[in-house]
Amino acid sequence: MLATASPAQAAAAQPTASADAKHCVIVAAPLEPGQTISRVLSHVCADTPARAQRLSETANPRLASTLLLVLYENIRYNTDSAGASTQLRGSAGPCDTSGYGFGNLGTWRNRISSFKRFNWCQRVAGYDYINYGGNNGNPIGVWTKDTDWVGSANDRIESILTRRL
Ligand SMILES: [Ca+2]
Repeated sequence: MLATASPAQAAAAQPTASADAKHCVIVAAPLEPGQTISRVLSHVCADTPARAQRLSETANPRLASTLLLVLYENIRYNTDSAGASTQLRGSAGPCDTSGYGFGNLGTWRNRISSFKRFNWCQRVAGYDYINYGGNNGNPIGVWTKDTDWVGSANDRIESILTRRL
């Protein structure tokens, strides 16, 4: 569901958004040792998942990326009711034990109801605020499988860390 805008949000991940651009592709750099926030290299949106992926590829023809997570606006991966979705992709291959950190989900803050994991992104930690804030720095949910309903974290996640176990 829609988030309220926060003036404090970082400018790192500005999408090329329009009203019907419900599906996005975000490509991020991997976490280096000691780093917690992956650099966002690309963030595009379109009206279908396939168009968003094509737009991402044509906008960044030399940027390889690996699918990490797909976020869904509704429960059960949007299968019960249509909704927005976003691919989180990584520029350096599958998740390793350092993984990738999405410190600010931008238009996807306070919106996620379910997600699927790919390419060794076995562990997913969701945080209430951007930059892994809120709840005394602890995630409001940690999941180790595809999750068709994030429960009490519904519409609350604003940043995500994901890695191989
Ligand atoms: Ca939140």
